[in-house]
Amino acid sequence: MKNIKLLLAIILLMTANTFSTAQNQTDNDRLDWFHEAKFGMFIHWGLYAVPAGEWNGKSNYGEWIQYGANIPGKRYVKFAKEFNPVKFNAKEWVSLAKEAGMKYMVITTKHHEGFCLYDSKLTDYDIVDASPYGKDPMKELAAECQKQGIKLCFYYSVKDWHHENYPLEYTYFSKAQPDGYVGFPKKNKPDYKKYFSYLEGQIKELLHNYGPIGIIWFDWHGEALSPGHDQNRAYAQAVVDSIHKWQPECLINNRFGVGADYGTPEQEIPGGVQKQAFEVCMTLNDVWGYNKNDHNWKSTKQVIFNICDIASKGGNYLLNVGPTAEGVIPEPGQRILKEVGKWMEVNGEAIYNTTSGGASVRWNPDVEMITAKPGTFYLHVFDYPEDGKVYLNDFRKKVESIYFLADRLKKPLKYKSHPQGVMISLPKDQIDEINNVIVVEFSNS
Ligand code: FHN
Repeated sequence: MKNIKLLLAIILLMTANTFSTAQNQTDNDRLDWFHEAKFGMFIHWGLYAVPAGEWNGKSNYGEWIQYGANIPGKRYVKFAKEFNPVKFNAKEWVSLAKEAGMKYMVITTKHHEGFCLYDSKLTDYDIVDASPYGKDPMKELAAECQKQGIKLCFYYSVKDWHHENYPLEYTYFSKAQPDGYVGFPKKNKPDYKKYFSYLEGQIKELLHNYGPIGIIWFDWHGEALSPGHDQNRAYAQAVVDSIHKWQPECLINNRFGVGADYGTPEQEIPGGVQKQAFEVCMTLNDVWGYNKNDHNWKSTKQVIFNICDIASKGGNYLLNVGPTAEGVIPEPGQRILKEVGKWMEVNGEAIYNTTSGGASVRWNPDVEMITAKPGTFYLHVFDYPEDGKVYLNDFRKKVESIYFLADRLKKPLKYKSHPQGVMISLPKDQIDEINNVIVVEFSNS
Protein backbone atom coordinates (compact mmCIF):
# COMPACT_ATOMS: atom_id res chain seq x y z
CA MET A 1 0.00 0.00 0.00
CA LYS A 2 2.85 2.32 0.96
CA ASN A 3 4.60 1.68 -2.41
CA ILE A 4 1.37 2.42 -4.33
CA LYS A 5 1.00 5.77 -2.47
CA LEU A 6 4.66 6.57 -3.23
CA LEU A 7 4.17 5.67 -6.91
CA LEU A 8 0.99 7.83 -7.10
CA ALA A 9 2.84 10.73 -5.49
CA ILE A 10 5.66 10.48 -8.06
CA ILE A 11 3.17 10.34 -10.96
CA LEU A 12 1.29 13.38 -9.59
CA LEU A 13 4.53 15.32 -9.18
CA MET A 14 5.66 14.50 -12.72
CA THR A 15 2.24 15.42 -14.15
CA ALA A 16 2.18 18.65 -12.20
CA ASN A 17 5.66 19.57 -13.42
CA THR A 18 4.78 18.64 -16.99
CA PHE A 19 1.59 20.68 -16.76
CA SER A 20 3.34 23.73 -15.33
CA THR A 21 6.12 23.43 -17.92
CA ALA A 22 3.51 22.92 -20.64
CA GLN A 23 1.65 25.96 -19.28
CA ASN A 24 4.87 28.01 -19.39
CA GLN A 25 5.74 26.38 -22.72
CA THR A 26 2.34 27.47 -24.15
CA ASP A 27 2.98 31.07 -23.01
CA ASN A 28 6.48 30.92 -24.56
CA ASP A 29 5.05 29.40 -27.77
CA ARG A 30 2.54 32.27 -27.96
CA LEU A 31 5.41 34.76 -28.14
CA ASP A 32 7.48 32.85 -30.74
CA TRP A 33 6.16 34.78 -33.79
CA PHE A 34 6.47 38.06 -31.84
CA HIS A 35 10.18 37.49 -31.10
CA GLU A 36 10.79 36.57 -34.74
CA ALA A 37 8.84 39.58 -36.10
CA LYS A 38 10.69 42.40 -34.22
CA PHE A 39 9.17 45.24 -36.30
CA GLY A 40 5.50 46.22 -36.76
CA MET A 41 3.30 49.01 -38.07
CA PHE A 42 1.03 50.90 -35.64
CA ILE A 43 -1.94 52.65 -37.28
CA HIS A 44 -3.95 55.35 -35.49
CA TRP A 45 -7.04 56.05 -37.59
CA GLY A 46 -10.35 57.56 -36.49
CA LEU A 47 -12.69 60.55 -36.61
CA TYR A 48 -9.87 62.73 -35.23
CA ALA A 49 -8.37 62.60 -38.77
CA VAL A 50 -11.26 64.83 -39.94
CA PRO A 51 -10.19 67.98 -38.00
CA ALA A 52 -6.62 66.76 -38.71
CA GLY A 53 -5.13 68.38 -35.61
CA GLU A 54 -6.74 71.82 -35.98
CA TRP A 55 -9.61 73.34 -33.97
CA ASN A 56 -10.56 76.90 -33.03
CA GLY A 57 -7.28 78.35 -34.28
CA LYS A 58 -5.00 75.82 -32.55
CA SER A 59 -3.19 73.25 -34.69
CA ASN A 60 -1.19 70.99 -32.40
CA TYR A 61 -3.81 68.36 -31.62
CA GLY A 62 -3.75 64.68 -32.50
CA GLU A 63 -6.07 61.81 -31.58
CA TRP A 64 -6.91 63.53 -28.26
CA ILE A 65 -8.49 66.54 -30.04
CA GLN A 66 -11.98 65.84 -28.60
CA TYR A 67 -10.59 66.19 -25.06
CA GLY A 68 -7.84 68.72 -25.75
CA ALA A 69 -10.11 71.14 -27.64
CA ASN A 70 -13.01 70.33 -25.30
CA ILE A 71 -15.33 69.53 -28.21
CA PRO A 72 -18.81 68.57 -26.93
CA GLY A 73 -19.87 65.05 -27.88
CA LYS A 74 -22.86 66.17 -29.92
CA ARG A 75 -20.50 68.28 -32.09
CA TYR A 76 -17.78 65.63 -32.26
CA VAL A 77 -20.09 62.87 -33.56
CA LYS A 78 -20.79 65.03 -36.62
CA PHE A 79 -17.26 64.22 -37.82
CA ALA A 80 -18.60 60.73 -38.62
CA LYS A 81 -20.58 62.16 -41.53
CA GLU A 82 -17.33 63.69 -42.89
CA PHE A 83 -15.26 60.51 -42.43
CA ASN A 84 -15.31 58.98 -45.90
CA PRO A 85 -11.97 57.22 -46.67
CA VAL A 86 -12.61 56.78 -50.38
CA LYS A 87 -8.84 56.57 -50.99
CA PHE A 88 -8.36 53.77 -48.45
CA ASN A 89 -6.62 50.82 -50.13
CA ALA A 90 -5.86 47.83 -47.91
CA LYS A 91 -3.43 46.41 -50.44
CA GLU A 92 -1.41 49.65 -50.45
CA TRP A 93 -1.25 49.80 -46.62
CA VAL A 94 -0.25 46.15 -46.23
CA SER A 95 2.24 46.36 -49.12
CA LEU A 96 3.84 49.43 -47.50
CA ALA A 97 4.21 47.59 -44.18
CA LYS A 98 5.76 44.63 -46.00
CA GLU A 99 8.08 46.86 -48.06
CA ALA A 100 9.23 48.51 -44.81
CA GLY A 101 10.20 45.12 -43.41
CA MET A 102 7.35 45.12 -40.91
CA LYS A 103 5.89 41.71 -40.03
CA TYR A 104 2.69 42.75 -38.18
CA MET A 105 0.17 45.58 -38.09
CA VAL A 106 -1.68 46.95 -35.03
CA ILE A 107 -4.65 49.13 -36.03
CA THR A 108 -7.06 51.10 -33.83
CA THR A 109 -10.45 49.43 -33.96
CA LYS A 110 -11.70 51.90 -31.33
CA HIS A 111 -9.72 54.76 -29.80
CA HIS A 112 -10.80 56.90 -26.80
CA GLU A 113 -13.37 58.69 -29.00
CA GLY A 114 -15.42 55.49 -28.94
CA PHE A 115 -15.96 55.41 -32.72
CA CYS A 116 -15.51 51.88 -34.11
CA LEU A 117 -13.47 51.42 -37.30
CA TYR A 118 -15.21 48.06 -37.84
CA ASP A 119 -18.78 46.81 -38.24
CA SER A 120 -19.96 46.31 -34.66
CA LYS A 121 -23.44 44.94 -33.91
CA LEU A 122 -23.21 46.54 -30.44
CA THR A 123 -23.26 50.15 -31.55
CA ASP A 124 -24.24 52.32 -34.53
CA TYR A 125 -21.29 54.62 -33.77
CA ASP A 126 -19.16 52.77 -36.29
CA ILE A 127 -17.79 53.23 -39.80
CA VAL A 128 -20.50 51.11 -41.44
CA ASP A 129 -23.56 52.68 -39.79
CA ALA A 130 -22.44 56.25 -39.06
CA SER A 131 -20.14 57.22 -41.94
CA PRO A 132 -20.80 57.64 -45.70
CA TYR A 133 -18.07 55.04 -46.32
CA GLY A 134 -20.44 52.27 -45.20
CA LYS A 135 -17.87 49.43 -45.52
CA ASP A 136 -15.70 47.56 -42.99
CA PRO A 137 -12.00 48.35 -43.61
CA MET A 138 -10.95 45.69 -41.08
CA LYS A 139 -12.45 43.02 -43.35
CA GLU A 140 -10.36 44.34 -46.24
CA LEU A 141 -7.22 44.54 -44.10
CA ALA A 142 -7.76 41.03 -42.70
CA ALA A 143 -7.99 39.57 -46.23
CA GLU A 144 -4.93 41.50 -47.44
CA CYS A 145 -2.83 40.66 -44.37
CA GLN A 146 -3.71 36.99 -44.82
CA LYS A 147 -2.70 37.21 -48.49
CA GLN A 148 0.63 38.97 -47.83
CA GLY A 149 1.61 37.09 -44.66
CA ILE A 150 1.40 40.09 -42.33
CA LYS A 151 -0.07 39.37 -38.90
CA LEU A 152 -3.14 41.54 -38.18
CA CYS A 153 -3.48 42.87 -34.63
CA PHE A 154 -6.15 45.09 -33.06
CA TYR A 155 -5.73 48.11 -30.77
CA TYR A 156 -8.74 48.59 -28.45
CA SER A 157 -9.12 51.51 -26.04
CA VAL A 158 -10.75 50.72 -22.70
CA LYS A 159 -11.18 54.48 -22.16
CA ASP A 160 -14.34 55.52 -24.03
CA TRP A 161 -15.50 59.14 -24.18
CA HIS A 162 -18.70 58.18 -26.05
CA HIS A 163 -20.19 55.21 -24.17
CA GLU A 164 -22.89 56.15 -21.65
CA ASN A 165 -21.58 53.66 -19.08
CA TYR A 166 -17.94 54.83 -19.09
CA PRO A 167 -17.52 56.56 -15.71
CA LEU A 168 -16.45 60.20 -15.41
CA GLU A 169 -14.29 59.20 -12.40
CA TYR A 170 -12.04 57.15 -14.73
CA THR A 171 -11.21 60.16 -16.89
CA TYR A 172 -8.69 62.97 -16.46
CA PHE A 173 -9.96 66.31 -15.23
CA SER A 174 -8.63 69.77 -16.04
CA LYS A 175 -9.41 73.49 -15.77
CA ALA A 176 -11.72 73.08 -18.78
CA GLN A 177 -13.24 69.87 -17.41
CA PRO A 178 -13.07 70.12 -13.59
CA ASP A 179 -15.29 67.03 -13.17
CA GLY A 180 -13.45 64.95 -15.75
CA TYR A 181 -14.31 64.41 -19.41
CA VAL A 182 -16.64 62.20 -21.34
CA GLY A 183 -18.24 63.44 -24.52
CA PHE A 184 -21.81 63.45 -23.25
CA PRO A 185 -23.40 64.52 -19.93
CA LYS A 186 -24.23 61.33 -18.05
CA LYS A 187 -27.99 60.73 -17.97
CA ASN A 188 -27.71 58.00 -15.34
CA LYS A 189 -24.94 56.79 -13.04
CA PRO A 190 -22.61 54.89 -15.39
CA ASP A 191 -22.67 51.12 -14.88
CA TYR A 192 -19.09 49.87 -15.43
CA LYS A 193 -20.25 46.25 -15.44
CA LYS A 194 -22.52 47.06 -18.40
CA TYR A 195 -19.65 48.90 -20.08
CA PHE A 196 -17.43 45.84 -19.62
CA SER A 197 -20.00 43.50 -21.15
CA TYR A 198 -20.02 45.90 -24.15
CA LEU A 199 -16.21 45.75 -24.20
CA GLU A 200 -16.19 41.95 -23.99
CA GLY A 201 -18.81 41.73 -26.72
CA GLN A 202 -16.70 43.87 -29.03
CA ILE A 203 -13.54 41.86 -28.32
CA LYS A 204 -15.61 38.77 -29.19
CA GLU A 205 -16.62 40.38 -32.52
CA LEU A 206 -12.99 41.25 -33.26
CA LEU A 207 -11.79 37.71 -32.50
CA HIS A 208 -14.57 35.94 -34.39
CA ASN A 209 -15.03 38.00 -37.55
CA TYR A 210 -11.54 38.77 -38.90
CA GLY A 211 -9.60 35.52 -38.79
CA PRO A 212 -6.49 34.89 -36.68
CA ILE A 213 -5.52 38.00 -34.67
CA GLY A 214 -1.94 38.34 -33.41
CA ILE A 215 -2.48 40.78 -30.53
CA ILE A 216 -5.31 42.50 -28.70
CA TRP A 217 -3.50 45.76 -27.92
CA PHE A 218 -5.45 47.22 -25.00
CA ASP A 219 -4.94 50.84 -23.98
CA TRP A 220 -5.86 52.90 -20.88
CA HIS A 221 -7.30 50.60 -18.26
CA GLY A 222 -5.12 52.01 -15.52
CA GLU A 223 -7.59 54.41 -13.91
CA ALA A 224 -10.19 51.69 -13.44
CA LEU A 225 -7.72 49.42 -11.63
CA SER A 226 -6.66 51.82 -8.88
CA PRO A 227 -6.88 50.46 -5.29
CA GLY A 228 -10.44 49.61 -4.26
CA HIS A 229 -11.45 48.60 -7.78
CA ASP A 230 -10.77 44.87 -7.45
CA GLN A 231 -14.12 44.14 -9.10
CA ASN A 232 -12.84 45.82 -12.28
CA ARG A 233 -9.77 43.60 -12.19
CA ALA A 234 -12.11 40.59 -12.05
CA TYR A 235 -14.04 41.90 -15.07
CA ALA A 236 -10.76 42.22 -16.96
CA GLN A 237 -9.58 38.73 -15.96
CA ALA A 238 -12.84 37.31 -17.33
CA VAL A 239 -12.14 39.01 -20.66
CA VAL A 240 -8.56 37.66 -20.67
CA ASP A 241 -9.91 34.13 -20.09
CA SER A 242 -12.36 34.62 -22.96
CA ILE A 243 -9.60 35.81 -25.29
CA HIS A 244 -7.54 32.71 -24.49
CA LYS A 245 -10.63 30.58 -25.17
CA TRP A 246 -11.55 32.30 -28.45
CA GLN A 247 -8.01 32.57 -29.87
CA PRO A 248 -5.40 30.86 -27.62
CA GLU A 249 -2.52 32.15 -29.77
CA CYS A 250 -3.59 35.80 -29.48
CA LEU A 251 -1.21 37.92 -27.39
CA ILE A 252 -2.36 40.50 -24.84
CA ASN A 253 -0.18 43.52 -24.04
CA ASN A 254 0.30 44.86 -20.51
CA ARG A 255 -2.14 47.80 -20.66
CA PHE A 256 -5.21 45.79 -19.64
CA GLY A 257 -3.66 45.37 -16.20
CA VAL A 258 -4.07 41.56 -16.23
CA GLY A 259 -2.96 38.75 -18.52
CA ALA A 260 0.05 40.58 -19.96
CA ASP A 261 2.23 38.67 -22.43
CA TYR A 262 4.59 41.62 -22.87
CA GLY A 263 5.39 45.20 -21.87
CA THR A 264 4.82 48.39 -23.91
CA PRO A 265 7.27 51.25 -23.24
CA GLU A 266 6.07 54.27 -25.19
CA GLN A 267 8.12 56.90 -27.10
CA GLU A 268 11.30 55.76 -25.35
CA ILE A 269 13.78 52.89 -25.55
CA PRO A 270 14.70 51.10 -22.30
CA GLY A 271 18.28 51.68 -21.10
CA GLY A 272 19.37 48.06 -21.05
CA VAL A 273 18.56 44.44 -21.84
CA GLN A 274 15.04 43.57 -20.62
CA LYS A 275 14.05 40.24 -19.04
CA GLN A 276 10.37 40.33 -20.13
CA ALA A 277 9.29 40.54 -23.76
CA PHE A 278 8.61 44.17 -24.70
CA GLU A 279 7.60 46.33 -27.63
CA VAL A 280 8.52 50.01 -27.91
CA CYS A 281 5.74 51.99 -29.60
CA MET A 282 6.63 55.30 -31.23
CA THR A 283 5.23 57.93 -33.53
CA LEU A 284 6.98 58.57 -36.85
CA ASN A 285 6.41 62.34 -36.39
CA ASP A 286 5.03 63.93 -33.19
CA VAL A 287 1.45 62.70 -32.80
CA TRP A 288 -0.34 59.37 -33.21
CA GLY A 289 -3.43 60.58 -35.07
CA TYR A 290 -3.21 62.53 -38.34
CA ASN A 291 -2.20 66.21 -37.94
CA LYS A 292 -1.77 68.02 -41.23
CA ASN A 293 0.68 70.46 -39.62
CA ASP A 294 2.95 67.87 -38.01
CA HIS A 295 6.03 67.72 -40.24
CA ASN A 296 8.52 66.65 -37.56
CA TRP A 297 9.35 63.30 -39.16
CA LYS A 298 12.06 61.04 -37.80
CA SER A 299 14.97 60.44 -40.20
CA THR A 300 15.43 57.08 -41.88
CA LYS A 301 18.74 56.75 -39.98
CA GLN A 302 17.00 57.39 -36.65
CA VAL A 303 14.37 54.73 -37.38
CA ILE A 304 17.06 52.19 -38.34
CA PHE A 305 19.04 53.07 -35.20
CA ASN A 306 15.90 52.55 -33.09
CA ILE A 307 15.12 49.18 -34.72
CA CYS A 308 18.66 47.94 -34.00
CA ASP A 309 18.88 49.45 -30.52
CA ILE A 310 15.55 47.91 -29.44
CA ALA A 311 16.41 44.51 -30.97
CA SER A 312 19.80 44.58 -29.18
CA LYS A 313 17.84 44.82 -25.89
CA GLY A 314 15.53 41.95 -26.86
CA GLY A 315 12.49 43.98 -27.89
CA ASN A 316 10.15 44.81 -30.78
CA TYR A 317 9.58 48.19 -32.45
CA LEU A 318 5.99 49.25 -33.24
CA LEU A 319 6.21 52.37 -35.43
CA ASN A 320 3.10 54.46 -36.04
CA VAL A 321 1.47 56.05 -39.07
CA GLY A 322 -1.64 58.25 -38.86
CA PRO A 323 -3.68 58.07 -42.08
CA THR A 324 -5.86 60.94 -43.29
CA ALA A 325 -9.68 60.90 -43.21
CA GLU A 326 -9.51 59.98 -46.90
CA GLY A 327 -7.50 56.84 -46.01
CA VAL A 328 -4.05 57.95 -47.16
CA ILE A 329 -0.83 57.35 -45.19
CA PRO A 330 1.06 60.69 -45.37
CA GLU A 331 3.67 60.67 -48.16
CA PRO A 332 6.70 61.53 -45.93
CA GLY A 333 5.87 58.53 -43.78
CA GLN A 334 5.66 56.31 -46.83
CA ARG A 335 9.04 57.58 -48.08
CA ILE A 336 10.79 56.94 -44.76
CA LEU A 337 9.31 53.44 -44.40
CA LYS A 338 10.37 52.49 -47.93
CA GLU A 339 13.94 53.67 -47.23
CA VAL A 340 13.97 51.70 -43.97
CA GLY A 341 12.74 48.69 -45.91
CA LYS A 342 15.69 48.90 -48.32
CA TRP A 343 18.08 48.64 -45.35
CA MET A 344 16.04 45.84 -43.76
CA GLU A 345 16.02 43.89 -47.03
CA VAL A 346 19.85 43.67 -46.92
CA ASN A 347 20.37 43.57 -43.13
CA GLY A 348 17.16 42.06 -41.70
CA GLU A 349 19.05 38.89 -40.73
CA ALA A 350 20.65 40.95 -37.93
CA ILE A 351 17.18 41.88 -36.59
CA TYR A 352 14.52 39.21 -37.22
CA ASN A 353 14.47 36.33 -34.72
CA THR A 354 17.52 37.67 -32.91
CA THR A 355 18.07 38.09 -29.20
CA SER A 356 20.01 40.67 -27.30
CA GLY A 357 23.79 40.40 -27.71
CA GLY A 358 23.91 40.62 -23.93
CA ALA A 359 25.33 43.37 -21.80
CA SER A 360 28.82 42.96 -23.29
CA VAL A 361 28.29 45.99 -25.55
CA ARG A 362 29.12 48.21 -22.59
CA TRP A 363 32.81 47.17 -22.91
CA ASN A 364 32.79 47.85 -26.64
CA PRO A 365 32.88 51.57 -27.50
CA ASP A 366 33.51 50.78 -31.20
CA VAL A 367 30.14 49.02 -31.48
CA GLU A 368 26.81 50.76 -30.82
CA MET A 369 24.89 47.53 -30.22
CA ILE A 370 25.01 43.75 -30.63
CA THR A 371 22.22 41.39 -31.68
CA ALA A 372 22.65 37.64 -31.64
CA LYS A 373 21.58 34.24 -32.93
CA PRO A 374 23.08 30.91 -31.80
CA GLY A 375 26.75 30.91 -32.92
CA THR A 376 26.56 34.43 -34.34
CA PHE A 377 26.97 38.00 -33.13
CA TYR A 378 25.88 40.95 -35.29
CA LEU A 379 27.95 44.04 -34.43
CA HIS A 380 26.14 47.25 -35.39
CA VAL A 381 28.64 49.96 -36.36
CA PHE A 382 26.95 53.31 -37.09
CA ASP A 383 30.05 55.42 -36.42
CA TYR A 384 32.62 53.95 -38.85
CA PRO A 385 36.10 53.95 -37.19
CA GLU A 386 38.64 56.27 -38.89
CA ASP A 387 41.48 53.86 -37.97
CA GLY A 388 39.49 50.95 -39.41
CA LYS A 389 39.69 49.01 -36.16
CA VAL A 390 36.81 47.52 -34.15
CA TYR A 391 37.66 45.88 -30.82
CA LEU A 392 35.18 43.29 -29.52
CA ASN A 393 35.92 42.73 -25.82
CA ASP A 394 34.32 40.30 -23.37
CA PHE A 395 34.35 37.68 -26.16
CA ARG A 396 36.04 34.32 -25.55
CA LYS A 397 34.75 32.11 -28.35
CA LYS A 398 36.60 30.55 -31.29
CA VAL A 399 36.09 32.75 -34.34
CA GLU A 400 34.91 30.80 -37.39
CA SER A 401 34.42 33.76 -39.76
CA ILE A 402 33.97 37.53 -39.77
CA TYR A 403 32.42 39.50 -42.66
CA PHE A 404 30.06 42.37 -43.50
CA LEU A 405 26.43 41.24 -43.54
CA ALA A 406 25.84 43.53 -46.55
CA ASP A 407 28.66 41.80 -48.50
CA ARG A 408 26.95 39.13 -50.63
CA LEU A 409 30.37 37.49 -51.22
CA LYS A 410 30.98 37.35 -47.44
CA LYS A 411 34.60 38.40 -48.08
CA PRO A 412 36.43 37.60 -44.82
CA LEU A 413 37.48 40.62 -42.74
CA LYS A 414 40.95 40.48 -41.17
CA TYR A 415 41.00 39.95 -37.39
CA LYS A 416 43.42 39.29 -34.55
CA SER A 417 42.29 37.19 -31.59
CA HIS A 418 43.02 38.13 -27.98
CA PRO A 419 42.26 36.07 -24.83
CA GLN A 420 39.48 38.54 -23.93
CA GLY A 421 38.25 39.35 -27.42
CA VAL A 422 39.07 40.06 -31.04
CA MET A 423 40.26 43.09 -33.02
CA ILE A 424 38.65 43.41 -36.46
CA SER A 425 40.25 45.42 -39.29
CA LEU A 426 37.80 47.17 -41.60
CA PRO A 427 38.41 48.44 -45.14
CA LYS A 428 38.73 52.19 -45.65
CA ASP A 429 35.31 52.52 -47.31
CA GLN A 430 32.25 51.63 -45.28
CA ILE A 431 29.77 49.22 -46.85
CA ASP A 432 26.61 51.04 -45.66
CA GLU A 433 26.09 54.76 -45.10
CA ILE A 434 23.98 54.15 -42.00
CA ASN A 435 24.86 50.92 -40.17
CA ASN A 436 27.75 48.57 -41.09
CA VAL A 437 26.72 45.23 -39.59
CA ILE A 438 29.69 42.94 -38.95
CA VAL A 439 28.88 39.23 -38.66
CA VAL A 440 31.04 37.27 -36.19
CA GLU A 441 30.43 33.53 -36.50
CA PHE A 442 31.91 31.55 -33.65
CA SER A 443 32.00 28.18 -31.93
CA ASN A 444 32.51 27.26 -28.31
CA SER A 445 35.47 24.94 -29.00
O1 FHN B 1 -3.79 58.00 -25.08
C1 FHN B 1 -3.20 57.05 -25.95
C2 FHN B 1 -2.62 57.73 -27.14
O2 FHN B 1 -3.60 58.43 -27.83
C3 FHN B 1 -2.00 56.65 -28.06
O3 FHN B 1 -3.01 55.75 -28.50
C4 FHN B 1 -0.93 55.90 -27.27
C5 FHN B 1 -0.31 54.80 -28.14
O4 FHN B 1 0.42 53.93 -27.31
N1 FHN B 1 -1.54 55.27 -26.08
C6 FHN B 1 -2.17 56.21 -25.19
C7 FHN B 1 -1.12 57.06 -24.48
O5 FHN B 1 -0.26 56.19 -23.78
